[in-house]
Amino acid sequence: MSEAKIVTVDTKPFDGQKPGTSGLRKQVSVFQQPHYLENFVQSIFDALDGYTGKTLVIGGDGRFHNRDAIQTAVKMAAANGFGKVIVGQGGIMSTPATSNLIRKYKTFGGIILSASHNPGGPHGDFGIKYNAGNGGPAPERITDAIFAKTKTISRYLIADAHDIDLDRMGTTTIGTMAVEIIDPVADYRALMQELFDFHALKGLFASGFRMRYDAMHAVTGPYAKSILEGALGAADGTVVNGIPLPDFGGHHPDPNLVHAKALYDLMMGPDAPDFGAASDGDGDRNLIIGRGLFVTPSDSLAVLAANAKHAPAYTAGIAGVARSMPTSAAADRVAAKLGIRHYETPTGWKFFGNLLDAGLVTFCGEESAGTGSNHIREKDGLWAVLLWLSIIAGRKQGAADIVRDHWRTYGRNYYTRYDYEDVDAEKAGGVMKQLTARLATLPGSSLDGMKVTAADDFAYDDPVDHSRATGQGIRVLFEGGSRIVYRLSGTGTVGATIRIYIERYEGDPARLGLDTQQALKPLVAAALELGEITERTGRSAPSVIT
Ligand code: VG1
Ligand code: CO
Repeated sequence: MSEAKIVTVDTKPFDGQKPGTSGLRKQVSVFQQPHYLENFVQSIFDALDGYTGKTLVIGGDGRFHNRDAIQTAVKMAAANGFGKVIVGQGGIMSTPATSNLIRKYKTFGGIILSASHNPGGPHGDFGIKYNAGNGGPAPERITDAIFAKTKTISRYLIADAHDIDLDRMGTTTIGTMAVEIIDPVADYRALMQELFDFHALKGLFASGFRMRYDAMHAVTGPYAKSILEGALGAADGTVVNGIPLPDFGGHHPDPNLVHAKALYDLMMGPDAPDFGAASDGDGDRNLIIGRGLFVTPSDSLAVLAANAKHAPAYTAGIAGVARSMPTSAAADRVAAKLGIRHYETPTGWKFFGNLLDAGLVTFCGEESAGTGSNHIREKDGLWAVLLWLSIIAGRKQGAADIVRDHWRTYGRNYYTRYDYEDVDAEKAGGVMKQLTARLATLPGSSLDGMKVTAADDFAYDDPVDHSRATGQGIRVLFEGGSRIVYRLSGTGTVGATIRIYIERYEGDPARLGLDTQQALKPLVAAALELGEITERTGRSAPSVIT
């Protein structure tokens, strides 16, 4: 057993350690300040109770600063009395794999070191969040308690020990705490094998089905290679950018049409394989592109819910579907037809946890490329890909045809999101304030000939623990199911990001194949005008359209 003296280090609070949509995210340089990470880790522990002698999983997406941060977290866990930590080899563990480990080994909880879809590298972002014993992101009750601790912290505890060798599998110790370095992929692959019919999926690839999976030099490379090219027999080279790199190869690991443009171009071109997919920095998001057709995440959730029976785990049916408020209502239509429950929650996976734990829903999804099920308590990029493949194999139809069939059955929710990044925080706040002030007068009025039926600042009452979350985004609802939503991002690290979500329902079978931006043009114009976006931000165009 290695000796380890416990050191108590005096410290002072840092401003602004408030967890956002998914943990604390800041630029790497902020996290590199002495005591910054330590203060937050200690505040997590100080906000929790009863972990002495228990196990903690520590996951990381491999980005710059990951290894240093893991060493710190491990030594602090030892000093604070944990009995054991489980860490992925090389400090790598995807967010869904971390959630699985917490559940599978019934650990006390886990710490995830990731800024997820945010850019990485020395000039990029870093992040940290706490997941509870159900495997899910800490609910607001806990994140509020952590934040409160960050404001009064005066000391942290850390073991004075040598760095652990993150690359060598096996168990070592720091003082009385065991440190187990494990293969980050094995347990996750076993879980996928339980949920899906690997034999059928192998058959799909054996029949000549071709796919491209862009791991974006982020965490899912080893997972996708092991499962797709290994277990399922997809051709070598199916997984591209498969080696996790601290700077993601200089790219931005956000699987959308801007940052996964190479994949998009391939899928729209003449040599497109049958199916294209990508995932983000920490492996919880997914991008799905059929041959010649991008599948919006909102549509993807609806298609997966409608076709769940094609995977063994869901043959008995699904209990319900939950979607974040800005996500399109396409999934609601499926739920209505299946006669199952559907819920609308605030943005962020933490709000799905109670619904999943209570068995009220089986599938959850967000418009931001997140989909998942009750198999874990995080969204899961590769899971979504494997479910899509199961449906493709089961229906013997390509992704694009499956989606078009879906529209013919349910109608189409045209959907787009405009992001204005790095806006001056005061100006962004001004946009929201101005909208809030007009809420009462909007219902009954007309915008570009469209009648507003309701407008509010979204609040959510959790049906399980009866907690209430307020200020979750401005909704403007129109006759016929069209909708504009405005909210400020809770994951950005520079200035403020305004997100505008625009949706229009189309039931006319002759109008299902329009170009999205064309179909939404009047609504987009109304959204920009109502939000006074150009006047208030000085921006003539959004930074990203998805
Ligand atoms: C964004 C998305 C949200 C998602 C969150 C974390 O949050 O909109 O749907 O849950 O990122 O995703 P925001 O507050 O910036 O809109 V991940 O993959 O970065 O953990
Ligand atoms: Co992510």
